[in-house]
Amino acid sequence: MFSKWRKKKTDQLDSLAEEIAKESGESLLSDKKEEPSAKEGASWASRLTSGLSRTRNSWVSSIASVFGDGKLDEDKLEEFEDLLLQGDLGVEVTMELVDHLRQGWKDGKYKTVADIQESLKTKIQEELTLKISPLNLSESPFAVILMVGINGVGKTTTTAKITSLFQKLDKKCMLVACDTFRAGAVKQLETWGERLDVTVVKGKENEDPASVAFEGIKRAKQEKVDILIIDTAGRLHTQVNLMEEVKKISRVVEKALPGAPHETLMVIDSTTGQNAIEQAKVFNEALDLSGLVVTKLDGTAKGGVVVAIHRQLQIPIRFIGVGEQVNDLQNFNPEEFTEALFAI
Ligand SMILES: Nc1nc2c(ncn2[C@@H]2O[C@H](COP(=O)(O)OP(=O)(O)OP(=O)(O)O)[C@@H](O)[C@H]2O)c(=O)[nH]1
Ligand SMILES: [Mg+2]
Repeated sequence: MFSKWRKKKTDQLDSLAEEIAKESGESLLSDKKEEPSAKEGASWASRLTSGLSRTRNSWVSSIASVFGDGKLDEDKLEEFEDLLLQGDLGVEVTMELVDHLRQGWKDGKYKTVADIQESLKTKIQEELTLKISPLNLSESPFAVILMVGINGVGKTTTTAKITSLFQKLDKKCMLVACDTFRAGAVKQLETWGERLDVTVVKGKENEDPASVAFEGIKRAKQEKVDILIIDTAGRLHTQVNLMEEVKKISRVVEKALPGAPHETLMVIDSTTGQNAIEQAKVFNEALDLSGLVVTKLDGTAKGGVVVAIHRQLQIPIRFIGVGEQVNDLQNFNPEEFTEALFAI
């Protein structure tokens, strides 16, 4: 299966997006006993649109009330600037968007409020498209993804959701439970493993997480998996020992399989707002992150933080999450994101 995948030239994020999109809306768990609810059966586009509703209501919908008849003036621009800042887009991007509107206004580009909305949508989409890059998963004999992040951001849930996405592409996955300090953490991943029908490699209580990761690589070689996903314990970027611990996991993985981990993904909780950016900077210094996953966009009015994250960290956003269900995560697509954001 993986060899077929490797043969394809299209192991890029774009094609992954396309393939996953074809599958979206399909029930994930083949052995699921309950009937899917309306939300479970919903397409990704509608999940994303409804997930971003709080962000949309916080500032996107206000574009119409602020600019009313499509006419701009400095007072209105200032009002809009405040909304963008409250929406967590960050100072830099906010200033640029306001300047962009001011320029468009001087150039006589706006006749109606719809022109203003369209102009902002295009500008944000362009901004978000700058750092798109392919997922690096084409390595032989299998790909290793290391999941990291602070406590409770959604690492374990995201591990399961990503597994489900890859299963839809017929990839054989295996999971590793590296949080050996909390029995509940292992159990949580095991429960997902059962639901998704994938092997979960675990260690003994309090075992060095790096040795569990090593065992995971060994098992993945034996069982010829396509993708091994390593879930780790949550840790604050300021906890020096725990940061050393996750660096060790990464080093041991590299030793066990040169070139791995092929992706080190930091999961970021969007409700954390601008603090997430500082946290990610420290994780990036420690681990050289290859990508970010932004979760819980359904739980915040500050989904604009995606734009700030994109601008301030030189790290591609790989996936976004908009809910607790397994289908509530997809690869990040700037066009889809802005369409959903501006679905007013
Ligand atoms: N609303 C919402 N909830 C989410 C999302 N992603 C994860 N969650 C919830 O966030 C909570 C924490 O998720 P976990 O996956 O356990 O987080 P974690 O990072 O593994 O936590 P630790 O291992 O304790 O550090 C769970 O209740 C998840 O269901 C999301 O996109 N939206
Ligand atoms: Mg966890």
